[in-house]
Parts: sequence; structure tokens; C-alpha cells
Amino acid sequence: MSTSAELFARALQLMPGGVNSPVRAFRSVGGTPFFTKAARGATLVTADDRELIDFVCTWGPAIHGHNHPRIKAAIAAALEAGTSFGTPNPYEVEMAELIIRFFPSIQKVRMCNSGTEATMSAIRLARGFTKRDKIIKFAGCYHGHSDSLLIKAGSGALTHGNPDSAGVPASFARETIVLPYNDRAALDAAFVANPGQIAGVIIEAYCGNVGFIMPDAGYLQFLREITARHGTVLIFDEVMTGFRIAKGGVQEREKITPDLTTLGKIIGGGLPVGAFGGRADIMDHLAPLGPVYQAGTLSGNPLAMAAGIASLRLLEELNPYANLDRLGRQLRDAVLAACRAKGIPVQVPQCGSMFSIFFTSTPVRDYATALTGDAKLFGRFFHACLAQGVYLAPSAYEAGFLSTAHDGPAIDRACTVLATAIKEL
Ligand code: HOZ
Repeated sequence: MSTSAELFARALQLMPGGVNSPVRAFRSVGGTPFFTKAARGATLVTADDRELIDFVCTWGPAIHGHNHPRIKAAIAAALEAGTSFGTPNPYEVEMAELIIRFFPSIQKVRMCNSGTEATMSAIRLARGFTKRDKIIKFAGCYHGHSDSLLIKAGSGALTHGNPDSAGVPASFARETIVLPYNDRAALDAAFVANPGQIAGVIIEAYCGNVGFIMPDAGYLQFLREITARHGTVLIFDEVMTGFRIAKGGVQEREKITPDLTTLGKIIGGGLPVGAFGGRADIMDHLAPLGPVYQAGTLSGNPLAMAAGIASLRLLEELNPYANLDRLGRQLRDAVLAACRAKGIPVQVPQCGSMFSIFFTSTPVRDYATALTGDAKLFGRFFHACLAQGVYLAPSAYEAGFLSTAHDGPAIDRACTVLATAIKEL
């Protein structure tokens, strides 16, 4: 089999930047990406036959570790019956029942094929429901790559210095108001300045795309109150956090009922999927019942549904959240202790199985403070970890993820590697 270097040389001739998603290209940490030929548990196996402890977890979905036997078996069983039907299928109903059971704010749900589709559709629905055009998003929050949302975005867009993408018409961008996260006064001012015009507010309730950032106490409650007061649809983007921070996502942990929620990642068990759902009176504005159009040839795909159902049923059975938080704290404490010993300023926001490492003395609570992190130092740290067999997200502005498969030797070994890498920085 070809090495990563050989594959990347070929890929560069065939694909822009040699990748199918920009953050994979290692541009912000330098060097060239490895190629993965297999994954199991907490481990990636590279084309060069290296085994890496993986803290990206395919950017969130692999909460049970890679290639879990129950999910594999569910996909194999579904495969026997066919790969796509283009008609309603029984899996979709079971998936909808599970989502609605775990997320009490969701009375009706629509499946789609990615988180980008879910957020794009939720925005259209909020606009169609309220008959208003403007939306509010928060700097550094990334809600996929549709036009309305690719403004001051995090994730790969920020990583590559392009948070406002070329190709988004200025007339579209004008309908998107971007505010600082965690800033109540800015929210108040935006509603005063745009009376009766704001269709929806979309937020990564816990940000995972500018690194991991949590809200100040009471901020999300304030957001709920102000949107309700103005008849504005509150959309929680829980593509990353849904079924990860808690079974019912951030909204369960924070006890908040948004009007709409977007989901993805874990509900596909590693296959491509997205979903959005919420109040029935809003969801019933979707075609075929209502005037807001949204569709998809592969939506509710039986293989993706089967994988997702298996993943959600495992979560129900295992209730792994306390254990995942223990692993997250072990990793956080190892990094904090090593940085303290070395005299390197660091912030390690962590909740359950999500975390970030910002090399800065400034507490990180929004986009501006995330940018105070030393990205060059992060790049050196990233490569020192990779050299010792630990794979962190290849950007200072992405969250890390843990899985149940990290429990045991993997987390112990990873903590040693991270601490040694810090010592040698
Ligand atoms: N939203 C994910 C990372 N922030 C997607 C990964 C990607 O962009 O490839």
C-alpha cells in the first residue's frame, strides 16, 4: 500500500489542497497530513502503519470509539435489505422516536444528510415561519458552509484565515448580524436596532468550532428570554454537542428549551447524516404541510439510520456521560499540571468528552479571546504529540473529542505523551 506521503502527492494533483475538507490539510499546524487506512476503538491506523490515539473521533461522531461492533453489525444487517429506497422506511420512524425521546424540545424532526443541511434548513424554516429575513449568529460559531452562515465563522474557515468566505454575496451577508458570544449588551442592542426583523438566532450553545468554549452563567437563559420576547426563533446548533454533552445535549444540561435544534455527527454512527427538529407548529411549516421547501434524495438513508439507531441505543444502555467526564478531566488536569510546571500559560475548557487547549493566559470566552491563543506554539505541541502517537485536531481552533474507548491504557498513555510534549516545548 502507498505511504501517506505518496498518497498526498497524488491527491494534490487531483483535489484542491489534496483534501475533501480544508481542516484536514494541516495548513495551520504545518506539515502534511497522514492518511488513515483503518480505525478501531480509540486508534487510527495510518497508511504508514502507525497507530495513533485519536482525539478527533471523526470530528465527534465516534463517541463509542471507531468501528464499534454493534454499529458495524447494524449496518451489515441493514445492507442485506438494500442501500437506499427513495421511499419512507421503518428506520426513519425509529430514529425520530429516539431523537424525540432524548430531546423533549423536539416535537417533530426531519432527517437530512449533514450538519450543514440541518442548519441551512433550520434558518430557512425560521425565516418562513416568522416571515422575517434577518438572523443573528455569533462570531466564531460555525454552522456548516451555507451562505447565510459562513460569516465570521469558526472551524476550517477561521483556521485558514477566511472566516468570511469569498462567494457569499454582500446582499446575503447583510441579512446576517454577527455578535460576540457571551455578550448580553450586544444582543440587546441588536434587537433594539432591528425591531420586528429578526427571524432567528442560531448558536452553538457550547462552541466547538473556535476551540471549545462554554457560556457564562445565565447567558443562554438570557438568550432564551430575549428571543421569546421578540417572537424570534431560537435555534440551538447541537450538531457536535447533541448526545455528547448529555443524552439530551446542552439543552438538557442547561435546562433550556430552544424552538429548533440541529443535530448530526453521533446520530449517524459515523455515516453521513443531519437532522433538525423542534416545536410542531414551526416544523409543520415544512413541505409537504407548509410553504417552506426542504428535501433530499438520500434523507433518512437506511444504512445511516441503522448506524445512528445502534449508536443511540448504546448510549441509552451505557449512559457513559459520567465516565466520559472523568476521562476529560484526567486529560485536562494532565495538561494543566504540565503547563504549570513548565510556566506556560494555558486554558483548558472541558465539559464531558469535549475540550480544547489554548496557550494563553487570557480566559477564553469568545472569538476575540480564542485568538489570543499562541497558534504557533500549538502547532509545535501538535507535532510533538503526533510524533509520539497522539493525534489532536490539526488546528488551534478545533475542539478535541473523547470516546468510551479511550478509557484505560489509551487515556493514561495519551496524558503521558501530552505532558512530555509540553515539557519539551
Ligand atoms: N465541523 C467539523 C469541524 N469543526 C467538520 C470537520 C471539517 O470541517 O472537516
